[in-house]
Amino acid sequence: MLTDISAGARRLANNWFCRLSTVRVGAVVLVTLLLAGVVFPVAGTSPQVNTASGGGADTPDVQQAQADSNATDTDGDGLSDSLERSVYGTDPTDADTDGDGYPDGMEVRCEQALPDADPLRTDIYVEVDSTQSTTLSDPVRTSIVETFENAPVSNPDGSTGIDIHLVTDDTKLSANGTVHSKSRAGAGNDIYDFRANHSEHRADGYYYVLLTDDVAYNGDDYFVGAGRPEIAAMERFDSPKVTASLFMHEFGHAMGLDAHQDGIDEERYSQTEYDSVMNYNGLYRQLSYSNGTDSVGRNEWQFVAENRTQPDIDCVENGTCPSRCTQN
Ligand SMILES: [Ca+2]
Ligand SMILES: [Ca+2]
Ligand SMILES: [Ca+2]
Ligand SMILES: [Ca+2]
Repeated sequence: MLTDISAGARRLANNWFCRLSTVRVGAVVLVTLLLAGVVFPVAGTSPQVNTASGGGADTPDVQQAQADSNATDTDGDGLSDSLERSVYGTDPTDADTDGDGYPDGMEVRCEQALPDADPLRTDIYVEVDSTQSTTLSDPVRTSIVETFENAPVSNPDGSTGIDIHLVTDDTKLSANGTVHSKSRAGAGNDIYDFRANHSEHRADGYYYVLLTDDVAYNGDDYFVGAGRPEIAAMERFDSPKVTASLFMHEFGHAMGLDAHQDGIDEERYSQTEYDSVMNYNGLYRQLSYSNGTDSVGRNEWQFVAENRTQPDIDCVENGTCPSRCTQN
């Protein structure tokens, strides 16, 4: 079991990075909640009874039995067994066929909550807020999206990769100067304040990232980013690659790549020995997590695909769904 501590990324001491650090822009908070054993009610699946008689038709009992069979939702994911088999290609005995935390029914029906979700491919949703006037730039987003797309993990539809959805949300949020990675008294002082007050998608199972001017980890604003399970904060830099790399690092923490694991937030391994953005020798130089073929041998992409910390979906957990969850 991973612990609840994730270290923040330090500033690089070398000159080129110091140049970059003069133009840092924001911070990021990621929110992840765990989803398990969900039941997702969906309208329109009640049995239909054909009351016609005679003429060689099935008897009402047979018709009723067939209607019941068609409407059965064995795994309680909001899609009938027959719809799963004949329309969506999902598993009628698995509520989350692709294992990404979002129930099959939610991925199919909740376009407003989960735009472009695919029930047969791993999706990750991130709400990105900012205390700055802008959010992640297009080049940064493209770098992050492509890195996840190229992830060496397989999906039920036969494809590889992960679709990460970076949902732009609030900008120009006010902060009391430094944003801390641990909860502090007073509004606007820590990343949890921002999630509590500004996350429009928390009920939908989104991670939360805050871009801000100054981040502190364990009270130390020497750090430029901090990630904890489900949530992260980070500053930004002129270089899209450096910003994207820091995002991948802090988001790795938010997904559960913990600082206590061998090589994470350390400089003991070269970039070749531990080929990951979680390695301080890889941070700012690469974007990808490790695939298990380096000396450290930990397949972080597999962990991300199969075992990452996941945000709760409150509307499912509480048994009542917001209206957006039942929209087609
Ligand atoms: Ca089902
Ligand atoms: Ca299913
Ligand atoms: Ca799913
Ligand atoms: Ca999916």
